[in-house]
Amino acid sequence: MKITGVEPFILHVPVTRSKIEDSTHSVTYWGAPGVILDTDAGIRGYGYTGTHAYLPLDRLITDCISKTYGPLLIGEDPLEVQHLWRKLYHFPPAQWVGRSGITHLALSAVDIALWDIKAKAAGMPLWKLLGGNASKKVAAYNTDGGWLNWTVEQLVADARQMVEEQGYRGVKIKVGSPDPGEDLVRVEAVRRAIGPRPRLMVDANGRWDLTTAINTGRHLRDYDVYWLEEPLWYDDLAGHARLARSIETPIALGEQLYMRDSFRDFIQAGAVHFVQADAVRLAGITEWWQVADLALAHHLPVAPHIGDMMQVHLHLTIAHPACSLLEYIPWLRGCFEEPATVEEGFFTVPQQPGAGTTFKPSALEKYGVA
Ligand code: 0YR
Ligand code: MG
Repeated sequence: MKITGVEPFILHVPVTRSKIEDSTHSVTYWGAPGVILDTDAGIRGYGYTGTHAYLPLDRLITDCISKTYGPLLIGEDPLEVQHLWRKLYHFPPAQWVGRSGITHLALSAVDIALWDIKAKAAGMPLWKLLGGNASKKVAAYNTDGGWLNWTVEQLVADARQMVEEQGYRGVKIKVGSPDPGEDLVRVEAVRRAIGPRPRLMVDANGRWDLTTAINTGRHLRDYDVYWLEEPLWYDDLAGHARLARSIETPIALGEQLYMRDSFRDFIQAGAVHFVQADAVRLAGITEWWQVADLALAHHLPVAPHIGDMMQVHLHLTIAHPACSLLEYIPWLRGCFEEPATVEEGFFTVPQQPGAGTTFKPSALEKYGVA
């Protein structure tokens, strides 16, 4: 098989309820810059990454895909994914300007499109190509009701509905308000609303300094918080290691880490308990799998962050032995031929061949901005 075409696209899709905020980001559209790879076999591979839909930067990602990686891909056999990943990852001019950042997000989209082709060529969903089994139960926790711009009343109503009516196995709420005392009021209100059983996670999106994280984090055990996510600046390895030794609540992080090297360092330092590798920030499925194996070797659970809005990570979670729990945010639900779906708190198992990334033509039409 040969790659015959490299066609970039950019989608901007509105988030569920007009605007969401965490301590650091304010988001009205989710961005999906990506690529369609055409082949001489007639198979089309779809891959994309996740952004905050800022067009000038999305354009840099798709430029990198088409102008830098495109010429390296045309004529190659898309089934040789590991070989092509190495070729692109180590392309010296790209390595020189960006071993993380834009070049990395671009490579993630390409790598995912390649795996999509490989699974389609094999006639299997990706989870099966990767060796998974359909009986694996993937529990879903919902993040789309925990935003920092929700009032306590909204927060409580959403959490209750998700757990009691929709059956989610947990909810995640944002912290990192200007007043940490307010954060604890919100955590307490949600725990009281959902009862002792469902998981409750909190996410500071990198906002706190070490002192705030220790002082506020100490109280989280009173509400049986399952994990504290991104308490400190993303790259502050020493800070996270100290925090992990100072509080009882486990630390989750990884959505902002671009490289397997960073995961190795955080894991070695004992600075992370839940490894939140994201295949659309790492260089695709290929590097994600390397990180998941690394976590497995350290007996740490992998709970992927879902910059892809679950489509790819559902396959990876079914297939990889370090995974059992997956985040749910429905922003791209309307875009795919086979959208990731939760029933009674567990994800249903995708059946279509591929990586779950095939967009409906109507979605490409409606949300395309490039
Ligand atoms: C805004 N999930 C996250 C929002 C999310 C962000 O980027 O999507 O809160 O990426 O932290 O765990
Ligand atoms: Mg997060």
